[in-house]
Amino acid sequence: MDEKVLNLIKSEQKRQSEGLELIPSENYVSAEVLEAMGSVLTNKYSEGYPNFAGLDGDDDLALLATTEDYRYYGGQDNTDKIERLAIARARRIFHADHANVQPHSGAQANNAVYNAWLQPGDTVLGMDLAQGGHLTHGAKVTQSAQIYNFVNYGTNPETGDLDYDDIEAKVKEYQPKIILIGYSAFMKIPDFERVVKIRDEFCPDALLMADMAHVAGLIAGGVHPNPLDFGFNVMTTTTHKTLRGPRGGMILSKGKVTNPLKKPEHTIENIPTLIDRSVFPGTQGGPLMHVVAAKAVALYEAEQPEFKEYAKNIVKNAKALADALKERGFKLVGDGTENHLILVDIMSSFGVDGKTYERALDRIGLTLNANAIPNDTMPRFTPSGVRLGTPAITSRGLNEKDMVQIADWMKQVVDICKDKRQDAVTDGRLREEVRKMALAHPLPSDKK
Ligand code: DSN
Repeated sequence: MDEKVLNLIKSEQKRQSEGLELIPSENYVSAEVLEAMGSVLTNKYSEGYPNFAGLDGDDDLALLATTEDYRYYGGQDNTDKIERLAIARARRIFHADHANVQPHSGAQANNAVYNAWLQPGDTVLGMDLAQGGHLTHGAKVTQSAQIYNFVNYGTNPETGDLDYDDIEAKVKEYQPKIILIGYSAFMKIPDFERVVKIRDEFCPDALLMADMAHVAGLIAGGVHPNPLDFGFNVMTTTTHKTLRGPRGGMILSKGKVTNPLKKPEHTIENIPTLIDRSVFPGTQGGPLMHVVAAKAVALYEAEQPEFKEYAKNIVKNAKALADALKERGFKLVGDGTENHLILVDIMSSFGVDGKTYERALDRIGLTLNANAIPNDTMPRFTPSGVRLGTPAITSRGLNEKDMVQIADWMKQVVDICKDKRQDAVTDGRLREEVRKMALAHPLPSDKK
């Protein structure tokens, strides 16, 4: 037995139980999701796609019906059914014609869409990383930025919203092959309808892609609009953020689904099959079937009525936390939140940089992350902001009253940092108070 790793896993379990997770892209999965991930499915290779013969009940996949076998290995009786369940549930939840549940991550999902639709040198219009976008939306250090030509839009400094005029101007000027709406540090609800109009009017051949990794669970829970309902062609997501599944990615799309062994014509209508071919064999090998199974379980959970309540509570808690922070002098980018995420300009609020504050909060068991704010002038590793959110603490059952308590602890810690008495943060009192609240709300996977 490898005691070293096992002890570290136990220690991580203790850290998670005794602290409160405020990183907006993290969550706590159920015991059932965890069980699927730690199952014997990890032993199985399933390169290719399931055949869709003999559909019944849950997997109503008439669109995909075929008896052809697309797997490259034998022994797929169970894996085929598992993947079909995941696909059926994802299609239903996100109103998609097709779902590819094999991407290993959100970055893999995005790269697979680029590879499906673009030629090297083609232009993509995406949100600037420095304004709240994601690395895979064109940051120079990524492989996709070496292959494709990314042009970025930003946010409106007054409202914190997407700068739709900038988007329109750049669509006209650059005629991108993909218009991408997506982000990892953004607290507003995008105007999908407006983006569709911009595409239709000025660049009708562009593929409309939404990277909804952060808010997929809010979409599933009915508290955030779904870009696919407005005319977007493709939506990518991770499965572990608000959606509360295993770490992984997924691609939802609208269009015609055909045999992935035959290359279809390069049209927007054929994007589902172009994506299937791009995920495998285009950019990945064997899917992680234990993770696909855990995705299926998480999607089952997302279809239960309790998940709607959960999604509603994420947003309610985020608003309560944002209000309580504002009352205590914290300046928030966008002056609040419409989703699960809050971006605090901690430097202009209290003269403390994001990294110092992140480390100080770690000491009392509150975990969040230092993050650049739009137009940040501070160095990348000590930015002006911190990013936090409520998906994980809502999974533990915390409510609006608890948000006020968290804001209170955050204010006490920033006061200590402001006075340059960082060491005082180790004073056990605050750590004990956080631990007490955390232990009163066990991890969902410990509740069985
Ligand atoms: N790393 C994720 C986040 O924290 O938002 C994005 O991929």
